[in-house]
Amino acid sequence: MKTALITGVTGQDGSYLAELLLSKGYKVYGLRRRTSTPNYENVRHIHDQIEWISGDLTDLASLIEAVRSAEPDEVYNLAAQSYVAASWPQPLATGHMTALSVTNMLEAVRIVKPNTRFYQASSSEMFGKVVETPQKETTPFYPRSPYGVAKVYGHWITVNYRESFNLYACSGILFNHESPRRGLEFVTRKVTDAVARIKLGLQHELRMGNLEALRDWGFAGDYVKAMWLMLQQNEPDDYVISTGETHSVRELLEVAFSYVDLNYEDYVVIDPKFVRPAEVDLLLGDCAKAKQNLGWEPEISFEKLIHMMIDEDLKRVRAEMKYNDALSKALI
Ligand code: NDP
Ligand code: GDR
Repeated sequence: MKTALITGVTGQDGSYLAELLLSKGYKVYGLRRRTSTPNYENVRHIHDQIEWISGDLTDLASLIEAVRSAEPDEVYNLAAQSYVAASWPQPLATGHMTALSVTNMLEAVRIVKPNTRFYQASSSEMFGKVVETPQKETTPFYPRSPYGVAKVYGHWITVNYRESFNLYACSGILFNHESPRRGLEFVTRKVTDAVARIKLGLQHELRMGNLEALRDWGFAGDYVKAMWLMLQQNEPDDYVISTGETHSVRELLEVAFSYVDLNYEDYVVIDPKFVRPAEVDLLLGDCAKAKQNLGWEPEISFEKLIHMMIDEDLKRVRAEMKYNDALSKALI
C-alpha cells in the first residue's frame, strides 16, 4: 500500500485527489490547519478514510512532524492562498503561504524523507502577460499579480531542489480547472451559483468585472489524474496541463444563462470593484508534452463542465430553500 500526504486537502483539488488516491488503495494523510469553524464540506463523504494531521504550511516544525508521522511515498503540495484577487490586498500573506511555504514543505521532505516524491501546484498565472500563445513549458513567465509572482517562486524553488538535492520533484503548471466544489468567489462558480439563484427567484442581478478575459477552463476531476501521473514516471519533470481551448468570461455567461433559458444581458452589471489592478488577458495552454509522456488528456468539455456545475448549484439552492421553508414553518 502506498502512502500520500496532501496539503490543501479541504480545497477543491485536494478533495478530488484524495478520492482518486483512495480509489487506488493509497493510505491518505491530509494536512489541515486549525480553523475556528469546520471546513470539511468538500471531504465530508471521505472524511473517515483520511488520516488527519494538524499543521500549517507556514510552520516548518509542523510540516517536519507531518512528514515524520506519515512517512509518505508521495507529497502533493496543494495548499496556498489561491484567490488571485485577494493577493493585491494581502500581498505578504500570499507571499508567505503561496511562495515561501513551498520551501518549508520541500525542506521537510529533504530533512526527514528525501526519497519522497513531491508535487508542486504551479499555475498558468505564472505566464501572465501574453508573451507566446499557446503557452507551454518553455514559455517565459511574466506574472501579473502578487499571486502569480509567488507561484513563480514556488515553481523555481521546486526545480532548484530537484537539481540541487536530486529530489523527485515535479511542478504541474495547471490552467484553470473548476467543479461543483470550486470556491464561490471564483468566476465560474460565482456565475453558476448566481444562475441557480436567479432561476429560483432568490437573486436579481450579478455584479461582475472584466468580461473580455480569456481562460482555458477544464474539470478539476480530470486534472488531479495528471498530478498523480507526474509522480509515477521514471524521471521527474514539469508539465503544462490544459484543454487547449479558450473562452471569454462573456462566453461563460452566455453558456451558463442560456442553459436555464435566460439572457445574461438582463442580469449582469459591471462593477469596477471586480476589475483587477492588472489583468491576465489570455490563457491558452498546449499540453502536448503531458499527452506524449503521461498519456493524459482532458475528458470533460467546457459546456459540459458549466452545465454540471449549474445542475449541482440548482440542487443545493433548492435544498437550502426547502430547509429554510421547513424552518420558518416550524417557528410559526
Ligand atoms: P483552494 O483554494 O480550493 O484550496 C486551497 C487549500 O489550501 C485549502 O485546503 C486551504 O485550507 C489550504 N491552505 C491555505 N493556506 C494554508 C496554510 N497556511 N496551511 C495549510 N493549508 C492551507 O484551491 P484549489 O484546490 O483550487 O487549488 C489547489 C492548488 O492549486 C493551489 O495551490 C492553487 O493555487 C493551485 N492552482 C489551482 C488552479 C485552479 O484552477 N484551481 C490552477 C493552478 C494552480 P482551508 O480549507 O483551511 O482554507
Ligand atoms: P483566476 O480565476 O484569477 O484565473 O485564477 P478567477 O475565476 O478568479 O478569474 C478568472 C477571470 O475572470 C475575470 N472576472 C472575474 N473573476 C472573479 N473572480 N469575479 C468576478 O466577478 C469576475 N469578473 C471577471 C477575472 O478578472 C479573471 O480574468 C484561478 C485560481 O484558481 C488560481 O489559483 C489559479 O492559479 C488560476 O486560476 C490558474
